[in-house]
Amino acid sequence: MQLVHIILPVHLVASVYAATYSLSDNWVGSGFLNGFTFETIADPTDGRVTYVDQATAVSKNLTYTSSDTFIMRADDTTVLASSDPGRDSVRIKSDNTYTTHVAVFDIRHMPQGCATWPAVWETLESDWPNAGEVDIVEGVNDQTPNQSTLHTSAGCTMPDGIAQTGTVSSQDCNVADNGNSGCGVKAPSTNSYGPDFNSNGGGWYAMERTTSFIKVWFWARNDGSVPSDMSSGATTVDTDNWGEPTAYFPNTDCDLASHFGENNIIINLTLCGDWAGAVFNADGCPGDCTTYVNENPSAFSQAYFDFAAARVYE
Ligand SMILES: *[C@@H]1O[C@H](CO)[C@@H](O)[C@H](O)[C@H]1NC(C)=O
Ligand SMILES: *[C@@H]1O[C@H](CO)[C@@H](O)[C@H](O)[C@H]1NC(C)=O
Ligand SMILES: CC(=O)N[C@H]1CO[C@H](CO)[C@@H](O)[C@@H]1O
Repeated sequence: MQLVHIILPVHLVASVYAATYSLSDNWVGSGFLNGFTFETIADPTDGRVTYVDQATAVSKNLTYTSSDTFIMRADDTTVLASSDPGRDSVRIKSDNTYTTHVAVFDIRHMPQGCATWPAVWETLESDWPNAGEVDIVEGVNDQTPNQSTLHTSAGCTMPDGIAQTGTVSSQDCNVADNGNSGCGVKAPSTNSYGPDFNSNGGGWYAMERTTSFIKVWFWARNDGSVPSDMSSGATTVDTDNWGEPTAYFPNTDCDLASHFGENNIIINLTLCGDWAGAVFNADGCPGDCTTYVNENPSAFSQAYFDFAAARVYE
C-alpha cells in the first residue's frame, strides 16, 4: 500500500491512503499446498468432522490440484459409526499473516448440501477475539443470501446508514453480546452463496482492510461490473474503482486499529456443529444432523470448494 503525503493549505498535513495495492501472495492450483497449513485441530464449533492433514487429504483426494484448480472437500464415500470421530474434512490456514491488505477469492464452487457450514475468513487463532475476526463468506445448510460478519472484543459497533449494497443483520461486533452473532451484513443476491452461487459458476469475493474501514465485495461470475484488475489477477489493484461494497464496516464506532491485529486467512468446511446443527431442521433438512452425516456419504458429493485462485495485495 502506498502512503501519499498531501500538503494542504494552512499548513495542515494529511496522510491519505491511495487505494492502490501490490500483489504479495498469489495462490493457484498446487500453490495452495505451499501457502497454507492443513490444521488437524478438533473443530472449535463442535462439528461432525475430522480435519485431516495435507498428506491424508491428498491421498484420499479430499484435496486435489491441477494447473488452475484447488479443490478441498468433505469425504463423500464413508458410512460412519456413531463412535467414529466425524466425517473427514479440510481446514487450511495461510502461513502468512496480514494487517492492511486486500484479499481476493476467485471461487467456482462452494460446499453445498444439508449440514454443510463452509467459511472463508480471517483471524489470529492464538489471540481471538482480541485480534478480531472477519468472516468474508459464511453460511449453513444452503441458506441464502448469507453474510459477512466482524467479531471483536468489547467496544465495537457499526453505525446506521452505511453506504453498502447489503442489508444489516446486526450492529454489535462484540463476541460477548448476542451469543457471538457479531455485526453482520447479508449480501443482496441469492447467487452469493450455496446452490445458486454454484449453478451460476461462482464468482469473486474480495475484502479490503485498512485502519479506517473493512469492506467486502461480491461479484457473481457473469456480473458486468466486475473490476478487471481484480478478476484478471493483475499485479496491482485499485479498490477506489471497485464501486460500492456489499458490506462496509467503518471505524466510526469501532477503533479498527486496536480491535484488529495480524490475521491469517482460514478456509474451513465443517458439518453440523453449533450453527449448522442448531438450525438443521429449521432450514428444511431431515432428521438429526449427526445421524444424517453418519449415514449419508453421498449427500456430500457437492460439499467442496473449487478455487480458481486466491490472492493477497498489500
Ligand atoms: C480427485 O478429484 C478430482 C476433482 O474432483 C477428480 O477429477 C479426480 O477424478 C479424483 N481422483 C480420483 C482418483 O478419484
Ligand atoms: C471455522 O472455525 C471457526 C472457529 O475456529 C468458526 O468461527 C467457523 O465458523 C468455522 N467454520 C467452519 C466452516 O468450520
Ligand atoms: C436466508 C438467510 O438469511 N439465511 C441465514 C443467514 O444467516 C443467518 C445468521 O446470521 C441465519 O439466521 C439465516 O437463517
